[in-house]
Amino acid sequence: MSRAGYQREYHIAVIGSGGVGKSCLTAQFVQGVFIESYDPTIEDSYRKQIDVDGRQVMLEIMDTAGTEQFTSMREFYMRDAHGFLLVFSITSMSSLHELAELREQIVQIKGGDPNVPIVLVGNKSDLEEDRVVTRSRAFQVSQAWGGVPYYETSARRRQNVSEVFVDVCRQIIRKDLSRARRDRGPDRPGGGGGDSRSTRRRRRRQRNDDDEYEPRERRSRCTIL
Ligand SMILES: Nc1nc2c(ncn2[C@@H]2O[C@H](COP(=O)(O)OP(=O)(O)OP(=O)(O)O)[C@@H](O)[C@H]2O)c(=O)[nH]1
Ligand SMILES: [Mg+2]
Repeated sequence: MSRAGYQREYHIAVIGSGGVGKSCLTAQFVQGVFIESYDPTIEDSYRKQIDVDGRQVMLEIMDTAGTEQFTSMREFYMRDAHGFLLVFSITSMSSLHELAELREQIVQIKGGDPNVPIVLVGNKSDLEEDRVVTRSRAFQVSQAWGGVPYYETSARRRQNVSEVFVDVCRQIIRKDLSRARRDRGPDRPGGGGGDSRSTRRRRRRQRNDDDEYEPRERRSRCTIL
């Protein structure tokens, strides 16, 4: 199979308090539109195929509910998702504070793994005059979470919208590949004893494909508008 046809499916959950712009970020990314009105989400999911560094990836994006009365599905999507966008609004300090608990819940549900693919997203960067969360405050939080990348986005102006989704994908791909390498163990000559020739050929092809992958940015950076 060509590399272009080699596809993985990744689940991304977009999480954060009510009204921070999760649905708008998702709609900008998936459909290229900005939604002016506020209609609190119960639960929506979208599929989109993207190219990440030459690799075709199918994303399933869960746009989750921020308002308390709709948060019953939280544990389900935390278990299901491979990566998370943790979104707050730069115009609301409480929306940043509320992410701490959600992040702890994610880490706990993922078995204490401190390297869960996460991007911290400060949305509504077009509302600079209403800013209450400074860049340095948000960056501090991202560092306290083990150096997760921090981006400021504007769903309204479509700034850094694709970037946050691509960043979390890169993190997932990297994790996927290192797990595959670990599971494969050291290559042994003549290994794979009982496997058929076609299975061994398929494995070899997958291995070459995986080994070829070189993320363009080896480390995610803090990107600020
Ligand atoms: N100025 C500005 N407004 C935004 C931006 N993103 C979202 N909004 C507005 O903020 C309001 C809430 O946006 P939503 O995307 O619905 O918020 P949400 O996080 O999905 O809210 P819940 O579904 O209740 O959790 C809407 O009126 C949007 O138009 C942005 O980047 N800039
Ligand atoms: Mg919503």
